[in-house]
Amino acid sequence: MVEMRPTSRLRPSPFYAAALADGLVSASVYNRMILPMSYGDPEAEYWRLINGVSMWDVGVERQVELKGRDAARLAQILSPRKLAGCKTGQGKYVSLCNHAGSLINDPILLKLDEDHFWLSIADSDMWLWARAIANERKLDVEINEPDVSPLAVQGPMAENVVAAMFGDWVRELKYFWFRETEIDGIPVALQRSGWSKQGGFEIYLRDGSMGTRLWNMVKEAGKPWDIGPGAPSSAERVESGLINCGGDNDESTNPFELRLGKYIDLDVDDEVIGIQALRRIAAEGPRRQLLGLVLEGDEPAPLGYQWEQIRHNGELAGAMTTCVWSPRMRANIGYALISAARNAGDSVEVQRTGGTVRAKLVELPFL
Ligand code: THG
Repeated sequence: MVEMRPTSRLRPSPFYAAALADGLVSASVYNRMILPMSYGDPEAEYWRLINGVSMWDVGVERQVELKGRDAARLAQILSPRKLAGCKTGQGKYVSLCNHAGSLINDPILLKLDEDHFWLSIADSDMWLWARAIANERKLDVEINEPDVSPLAVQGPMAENVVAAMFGDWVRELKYFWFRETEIDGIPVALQRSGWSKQGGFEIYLRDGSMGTRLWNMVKEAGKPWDIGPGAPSSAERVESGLINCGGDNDESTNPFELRLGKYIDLDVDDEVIGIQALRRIAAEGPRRQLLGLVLEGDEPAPLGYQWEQIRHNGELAGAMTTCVWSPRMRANIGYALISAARNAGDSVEVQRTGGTVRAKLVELPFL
């Protein structure tokens, strides 16, 4: 691929210089920012996440800040998950939908105060959306992007690293809860979260001029556990059944089809965007579902940037939205966004560029 150059429209995060210094070799684009992808040894980066601890520049998880008298009301209008019980210091995984009930983003919502929230977003432009909705509904709320950049520390040894930096209180932090604190004068919020199922934390840096310093502090603190730089792992996230919003869904995929139904509360207020459509979809039953796929073959054959068609008994049944080589399963595994009429256990064919490949539908998660 050609070299991609940072510009004001393709922003690097505050950790970018440190990532380059540590040998970053490939990157992608996410939320119109540079997402570091690999430091040259993807296999080692994967095993470090599974067995040890890895640190990731995930500044691309940009924050949409809602602040003001109607901030809580706007947060609820945007999220068809009941937020009434959400406490200050708590985070929640929410499914943002459009009026048709289709998923448009799946952020972590952080409640910093009764009238102050961050939506830590996946890859789509939620400032435009939030501002448009707030203005149409005449809400008293300010919507901005604060100077906040998450640095993920992930893997079974992550807690030790973060405890070495911040103290043993981090061990008591519950999933998605966070604390606003500082380290060596650097303002941060520390949350138990991250896009893996290996456990870990995210340090939300609140002063972009301190990126290299914070990166090097984590690197130093992690030395006893052999920390190394990495990135969100597509192999691990597929093994673990996590959704990549924008990758596993199209413009008409609803949360029920993506196994996110447990994050939808149908009894939220009628003013919540998409709730009427979601109630109807829930009553009718979703037409598609997300299942796992285990493909035949023992050579890595990851999916490119296009979904591949899935056939069952010769009939078009759905699409494979992702496919990765799983080092733990020693197989190519993927997701099938497929007709609700098919079941785990069914044999299907995937139309790959090299030809048809047989695969088996399985329940998620794989591991
Ligand atoms: N961290 C932060 N912001 C983010 C992400 C993150 N924004 C974009 C993207 N990642 C959001 N997507 C997800 C998807 C799944 C999870 C977290 C972020 C996740 N899910 C668990 C699961 O599905 O099992 C737990 C969900 C629950 O039970 O509440 O962790 O990574 N800051």
